[in-house]
Amino acid sequence: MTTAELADRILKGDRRALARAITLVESTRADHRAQTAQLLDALSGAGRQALRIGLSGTPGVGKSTFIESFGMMLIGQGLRVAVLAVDPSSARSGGSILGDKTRMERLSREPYAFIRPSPSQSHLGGVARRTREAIALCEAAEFDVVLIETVGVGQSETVVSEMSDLFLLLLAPAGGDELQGVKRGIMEMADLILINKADGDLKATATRTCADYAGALRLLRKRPQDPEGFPKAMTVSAVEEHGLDQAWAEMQALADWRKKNGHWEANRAEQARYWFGQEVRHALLAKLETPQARSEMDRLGAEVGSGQLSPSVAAERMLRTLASG
Ligand SMILES: Nc1nc2c(ncn2[C@@H]2O[C@H](COP(=O)(O)OP(=O)(O)O)[C@@H](O)[C@H]2O)c(=O)[nH]1
Ligand SMILES: [Mg+2]
Repeated sequence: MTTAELADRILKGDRRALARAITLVESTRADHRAQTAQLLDALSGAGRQALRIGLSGTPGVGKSTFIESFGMMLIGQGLRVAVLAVDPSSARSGGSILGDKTRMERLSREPYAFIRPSPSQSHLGGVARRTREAIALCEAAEFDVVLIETVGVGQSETVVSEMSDLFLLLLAPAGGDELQGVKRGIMEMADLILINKADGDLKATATRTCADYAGALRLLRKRPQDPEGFPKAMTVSAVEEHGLDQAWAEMQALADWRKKNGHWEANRAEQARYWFGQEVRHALLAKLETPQARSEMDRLGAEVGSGQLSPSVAAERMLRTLASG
């Protein structure tokens, strides 16, 4: 299939073409990278935008269950839903956070859903680029909502929040001191904190936990991209499918407000600039990984070690070598 044909089929919403394109995006082969660039270029003209929702939470909190219930609800409203994952840990564990597809049995059978497990991965930079490109492909394939799931490993929350329009933090009901377990930086990223498992015996605890987080959110610095009342904490039950419609209503209200007030576009522009900077950084770091660069680093390192060169002079020489290489 030519790139033009692939682009054409993606624009028609063909999920198999989409899956194929994501495989292309995941490849590091130079010819595949070139094809990817061509493909993304061909698709960008369509100018389609989905609502990108980042979702984070520790293992066991109910992300998969939530995505399935929430995704089914959106599909019930006639929306098309794509699910992607950012999982920098999967290289180590050999697994994938969306590997447990059994919990998304219903969603994976839906013709208007698309679920893509994260590839077992190396470094976060590569994961980030591929996920961004996969999001662009899903948008071109006319998905209305793209859910991006991540477990809180390393910087993965930052990565996901920097490619999302809305960022959700899923938490479990817990005793009071649990609140401190959530890092402040992650709280500051959240647009909506959802206390899941607000059902059965856990319901009362969930309500208390929610009040605790609502209080904690009020103490955070007010962000310009938020209307009154946001970020917000709510209770949901992914299993009993409670509170999902309210959560969706809040997400839409927030997204609408941000669109109306210029924050939506400004945020996407800011994210694009951020990723540009990240790409340049990664490319520069990759230059250090060539055999020539390594041996030059070793050579200069030895001279620094023996006191022949100062660290800053050696660094300058190294940078000149890289720039000319
Ligand atoms: N009671 C209750 N259990 C839930 C709920 N959502 C998920 N669970 C359970 O929590 C466990 C972990 O769920 P899972 O979706 O795999 O969590 P993930 O690791 O964050 O993807 C499973 O046994 C689920 O059945 C919920 O709303 N209520
Ligand atoms: Mg899961």
